[in-house]
Amino acid sequence: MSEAVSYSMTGDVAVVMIDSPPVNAVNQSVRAGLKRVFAELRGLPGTRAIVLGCAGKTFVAGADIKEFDTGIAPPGYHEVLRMIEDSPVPVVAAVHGTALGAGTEIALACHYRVAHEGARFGLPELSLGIIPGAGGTQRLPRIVPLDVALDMALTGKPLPAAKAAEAGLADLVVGNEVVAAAVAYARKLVAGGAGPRRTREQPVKGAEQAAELFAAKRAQVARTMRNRQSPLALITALQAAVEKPFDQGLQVESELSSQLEQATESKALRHLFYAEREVRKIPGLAPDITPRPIARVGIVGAGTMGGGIAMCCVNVGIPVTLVDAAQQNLDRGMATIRKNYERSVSRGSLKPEQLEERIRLITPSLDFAALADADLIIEAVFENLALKKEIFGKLDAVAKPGAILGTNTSTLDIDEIAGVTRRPQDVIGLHFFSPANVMQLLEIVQAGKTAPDVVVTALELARRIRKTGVVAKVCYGFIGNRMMDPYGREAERCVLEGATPAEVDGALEQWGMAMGILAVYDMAGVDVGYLTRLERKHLLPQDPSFYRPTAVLYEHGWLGQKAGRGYYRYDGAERKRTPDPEVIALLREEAKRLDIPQRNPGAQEIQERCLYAMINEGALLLEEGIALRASDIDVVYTAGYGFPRYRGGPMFYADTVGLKVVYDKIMEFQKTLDPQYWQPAPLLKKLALSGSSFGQWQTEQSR
Ligand code: T1G
Repeated sequence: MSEAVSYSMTGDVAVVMIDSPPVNAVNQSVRAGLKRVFAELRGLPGTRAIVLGCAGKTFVAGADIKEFDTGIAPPGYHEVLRMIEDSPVPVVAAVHGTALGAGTEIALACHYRVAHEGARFGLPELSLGIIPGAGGTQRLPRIVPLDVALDMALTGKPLPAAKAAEAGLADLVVGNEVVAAAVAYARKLVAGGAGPRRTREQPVKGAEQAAELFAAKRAQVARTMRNRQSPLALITALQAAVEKPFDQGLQVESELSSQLEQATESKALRHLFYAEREVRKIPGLAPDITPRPIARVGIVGAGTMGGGIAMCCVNVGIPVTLVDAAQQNLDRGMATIRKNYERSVSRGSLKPEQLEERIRLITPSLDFAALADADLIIEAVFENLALKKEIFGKLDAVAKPGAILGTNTSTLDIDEIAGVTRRPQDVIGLHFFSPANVMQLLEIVQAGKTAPDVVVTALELARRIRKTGVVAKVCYGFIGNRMMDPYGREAERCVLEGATPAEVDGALEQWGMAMGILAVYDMAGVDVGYLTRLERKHLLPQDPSFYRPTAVLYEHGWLGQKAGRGYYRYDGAERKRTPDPEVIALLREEAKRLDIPQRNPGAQEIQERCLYAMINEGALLLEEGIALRASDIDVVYTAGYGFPRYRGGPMFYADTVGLKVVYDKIMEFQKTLDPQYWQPAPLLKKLALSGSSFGQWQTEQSR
């Protein structure tokens, strides 16, 4: 086994290389290797400078995240980075790819930094619920201005090489081989008599604006990162860099860092880091199955979803044929796509020529025959089974052999849709979320006869269009919408029992949901949910109060934002929601008519009823094999339903609360509420009574 760290001499310059695939994450052997090599070089006569680089696709992309669970074995980061910083000869970092977290911190411990033009420097620790723990909060503001340091660490957004040079983080940006360039740069330094430039000895830059900067950031974090500890801890650590000597600041960073590593917030976010990589691995699918080539995509339906899906494809250069039955629908669809891109141009996130290029990649057509050369065709029409079956019949006739037929249905039975074709093996569900060009999640629904390479192709497509693809099997609503059903049911029932829409949504948002479910209904259109339920009313529970508030709004034509009112009133261009006393009174009337006892559920009860109902349904999905893993459910909800990432997703959250607590509460609701809705899933009951968790269950399943 090759050393994780080695060095060779290029004349009087030592070139130290880290080689720890796949992303040179720093673990014990990398730290031990750096310590060994820098100790050796310290005594090696004739060494006039050192270059530190990495093999493979990237410079160090961070600390090995696994070590947060196993513990960080010696030598520690501070010891190793201090050795680099204390080198008696100049140390030049040669950075390529993504220097992230400990990668940026190691580069900061070096005296100079040479970056490849494609390199990026980032501190994404907050996305893991921690703060830079290898001196980054103390060294960064000594190299770049304090406001830049705050932005880098609070947003986690990597800084491209050119911007890093502007900020002073990179001393040189090159277009060619970065290690060789760094050796040349080191030689120039030596020739110029330049010695080590220890970062910790530099003054903090822009410290004079520190007070107002920190105050502004604390206010911003309080608004945008509620319920989280790590952002505030980060500001405290950077404040220590301004107010304390280096080593004392480092102490503050270490104490905060180790506290955060043990906190639920970080455990939740680390869980999601791995869960989002695990979703790509489908048990039972041979690893050598190759995806079918997708060079051209066809889309049927130029409405909101069809247009958004078209944008996803042309954004990554895949040409699209967009088909609709009516010219005005096509014109409206193309106009909406252009308007969306114009908004991006006005925000500076897209160049005008890129807009035109993407529009050029879309060929609108009224003719299904135009889909004959598509490798994948995605149907995105109105949520109606008969209409979708009719379209799949037509697609079966025009699509070329081997073309994949995808449906964007969000609830309907894909086996039934596939059944109208002679090629059910090529049919798959591709459930995008609105707006499709923005939402990260893609639910990939494997129907009964879907071929394995079609599933693999869908996962590969998700990666290409930069979506998080999660595989689900066929059932009503798949993973996401299936679990949304009991969640929304309880929210509406709480309204009938006396809580106002604002109280229900307030409780869910205070808990961390991006948006309360009733406001979501208003945004998506109250009619969408109502008509979807109408389509399957023969399957709904015998309960006159079931989703009754939405029905009342639908009957009054109060369909939400698009109608100016729904659960709330929406005035003005920015559609700000305000409580609507008329709606509250109307729903009170309805509750009286249905003779519903007014229990005025409080915030905690609203949260528990909505979330535990969702979790219980998640457990049923796992037993039925609709979802492959509990962590897949967590990815679906954090990537597609505004579930707070710092809570890890519904199933991880249940484990943090404790399944026995969830189970006992469900049993209590069974006595105090409508028992038909509070039957614990057998898996939940089993795990709760055996003191286990969804996480443990998943580990056992994967053995
Ligand atoms: N630790 C352990 N494994 C890692 C890892 C890491 N930091 N980064 C990636 N991997 C694994 C990943 O699980 C996958 O494994 C494989 O590498 C390829 O990754 C002290 C405390 C670098 C942009 O947060 O953002 O430094 O699934 O599929 O799409 O202050 O990985 O194949 O078995 O994602 O090309 C800060 C995390 C850590 C960066 C590459 N660093 N990584 O993306 O490949 S905290 C991060 C990424 C820290 C210090 C603190 C991405 C990437 P497998 P991949 P990719």
